Order: sequence, then C-alpha cells, then structure tokens
Amino acid sequence: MAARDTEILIVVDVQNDFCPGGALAVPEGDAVVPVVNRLAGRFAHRILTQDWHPAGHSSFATSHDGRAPFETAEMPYGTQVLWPDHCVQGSAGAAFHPDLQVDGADLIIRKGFRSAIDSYSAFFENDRKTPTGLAGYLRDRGFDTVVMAGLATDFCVAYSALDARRLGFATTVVVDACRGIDLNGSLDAALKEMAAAGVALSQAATL
Ligand code: VGL
Ligand code: ZN
Repeated sequence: MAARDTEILIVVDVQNDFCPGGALAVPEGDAVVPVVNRLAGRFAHRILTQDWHPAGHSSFATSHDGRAPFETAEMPYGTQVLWPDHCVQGSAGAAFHPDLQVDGADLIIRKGFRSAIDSYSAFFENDRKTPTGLAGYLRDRGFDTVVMAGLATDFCVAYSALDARRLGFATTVVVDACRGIDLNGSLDAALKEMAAAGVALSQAATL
C-alpha cells in the first residue's frame, strides 16, 4: 500500500513509564517499539501523543488520601481510575522510549496537562467535552483516515480510536502494535467496543 496524504499514523504514549521498569508499566509495552518503527515507514505522516501530567495530578492515587492505585474515584466529570504517579512533565518516565523513532513525526500532542482532569483520548479529555485540538488539526490538513498504535490498548488507544470514529475518521487500530493494561477485563471489553463502533482491528503485516 502506497503512503497516502489523507492518512496518518497516530502513535499513542510510547513512553518509558508505560514500558517495563516504568511507573505504570504495561506488560510487554516495549514490544511495540520495533513494530511501530517498521509501521512508521509506511506512512507519509505521523503524530505522536505524550501523556504529560503535572506533579500532583488528580488522576494519581497519591493525590487522594488513603486511596491506592487502580481503585476508582468519583470526579466532577465521572469515575476515574487512580493511577500510580506517571508521566510527570519533564521526567525520564515521561520521555519517549529511547528506541522509538521520533524525529519523523509531524506533530507531538501532549495530553493530561490539566491538573483537575485526566485525558486518555488524544481528542477529548475525560469529561468527553474538552477538546485537545487534534480533530481540528487533522481536518485542517485534510486527513480522513487515522491508523493507531501504542499504549495502552484498553485506555488511551481505545479512547482515541473511539473518538476518531465518532468524529468521522476512518479508523484502524493495529492490534499487534499495541499492548494493554487489562484491568478487570478492560482489554477484551475495549476490543469488543472498538469493533462494534466500526474501528478496524488489524495486524501490522497486513498494512
Ligand atoms: C494511560 C492510564 C493513565 C494510557 C495514560 O496511555 O493508556 N493509561 N494514563
Ligand atoms: Zn496518564
């Protein structure tokens, strides 16, 4: 398949904290790096997302007295999973995996930078209303198709893919270029929800 000017690869949160040894390590998270790098060569345009939280972010369990990571809390915008402190702005954990090809990206979009609200999706924060600006960026540049890879399948990748689909972009998730956290069956649920919403689930070798 020749690279097309109307499609873009979105590489979600391939950061040290989501890789083995990191603060919120996704099992085999680093295994996506070579797959994503190979995939990148097939696209004329690429975006990277970067989870980018201020210290003391409200999604961190340490910001809630007596609460532990992976419990949930009720926030003004709904139920929020509480995470270990991760991807703190400027920290080594927030940096991209050292082997990830970064230089060829058209744009790096940061998310989760507002203390009071988390943002799994690259399009809308967790109130599902506050836009990141990515939809406008993609439309302004004439993209109609997004292909997604990265971490974690069942959180930032799934939320981003479902929003992309809702916004009218043809959307593919490259499943073997992603890894999941799988909190209480969230991985299977996310794959089913994406399939039901019309997100194409594919393998890197077929692209
Ligand atoms: C993510 C939990 C918290 C992700 C980010 O990238 O999937 N998950 N922050
Ligand atoms: Zn986060």
